Amino acid sequence: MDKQQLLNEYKDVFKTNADAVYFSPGRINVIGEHTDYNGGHVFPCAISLGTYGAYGARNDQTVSLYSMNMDNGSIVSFDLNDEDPEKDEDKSWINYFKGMIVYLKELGYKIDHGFNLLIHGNLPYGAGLSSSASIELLMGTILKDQFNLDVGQLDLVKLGQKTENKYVGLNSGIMDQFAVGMGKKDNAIFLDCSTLEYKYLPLELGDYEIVIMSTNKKHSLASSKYNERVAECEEAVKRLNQKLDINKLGELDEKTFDQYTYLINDKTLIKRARHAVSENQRTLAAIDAMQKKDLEELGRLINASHISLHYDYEVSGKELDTLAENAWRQEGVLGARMIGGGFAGSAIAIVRKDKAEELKKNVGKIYREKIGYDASFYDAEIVDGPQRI
Ligand code: GAF
Repeated sequence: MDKQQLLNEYKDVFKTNADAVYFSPGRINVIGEHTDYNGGHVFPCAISLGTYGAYGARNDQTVSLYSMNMDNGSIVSFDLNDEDPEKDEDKSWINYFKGMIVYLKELGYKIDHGFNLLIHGNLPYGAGLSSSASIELLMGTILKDQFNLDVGQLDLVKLGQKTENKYVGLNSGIMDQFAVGMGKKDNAIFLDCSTLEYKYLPLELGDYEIVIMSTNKKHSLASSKYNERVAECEEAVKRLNQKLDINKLGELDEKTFDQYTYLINDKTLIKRARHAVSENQRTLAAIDAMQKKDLEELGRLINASHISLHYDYEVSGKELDTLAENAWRQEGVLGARMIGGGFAGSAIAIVRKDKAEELKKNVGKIYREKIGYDASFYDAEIVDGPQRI
């Protein structure tokens, strides 16, 4: 969908002209899964699949949203001064927008009139490519630009996470909002989630490219299971605190963890904590491998990440496993793994460019046979963060 089509759609829906059009990316994560809320490291990047928004000011106090992605699309409106989250399940998608408005206003930023917003995502909702952070940062960017708010980019990132945690109820870390909000073309972001220190590293894969493999399965249970994992890691830290003075599992190396595992004294909690610790170490090793241009090693670490997410963290599933495990068997594939929260969503594969089409064909065929419907494949293009287009 190009800018003109969005402007036309806006006019059709709102019967007036839009003032501006914006784009906010989604994200993939090379490695470092479920490490962000554990105070570890991540290595994500913003991608060209994301969310478009056509904006028009109103001279009243109404905010009207229209999503082209919702079936039976209709305008959903609320009062600019209404601070309560939408409870109706069918309309709950508006909370990502509403939360950003509420929290910016709470900080004293002046948003003094309503607006219309038409949204179109070419990022499948619930695809594990962070459609929610894409939307939060889209809203933040539009409000900052249209209302001349003197708010920093990192503050918008943090408000996105706050919206997710407090307004929507997912106790997520900061990776998704950071990857989207701070995205830089052709670069991945090496982020320490405990200090928020970060470094852009060009994602130079030479003859290889990243293919996104989407399960097309919606993850309905994902948020409750996600919050369960967060709580399990917190409990593991509490038990380790009997002897170790740590706040988060990301502070531990594997050797120290092995020495004190006995304190956790619960099979499931040990597995959860072991993933958080080992994945953080794998992420550090992956950065090292990238810097040495050792792509084979990067691939092995990516595969090990999937195994750990499957066995220790138990956030994979038959759809994600079918994609990753069959990608491993294809010629020219360095590594493959599920990304994001898990249970459904997407996986990535690093594949030799001249083998990418074969990978999509072969894995797509096996997936259809095994799962009963199609997976989708996308080539990942790494782009800048949200902006007016
Ligand atoms: C989801 C969350 F939103 C992120 O914060 C992160 O924890 C990720 O799952 C798992 O790495 O996308």
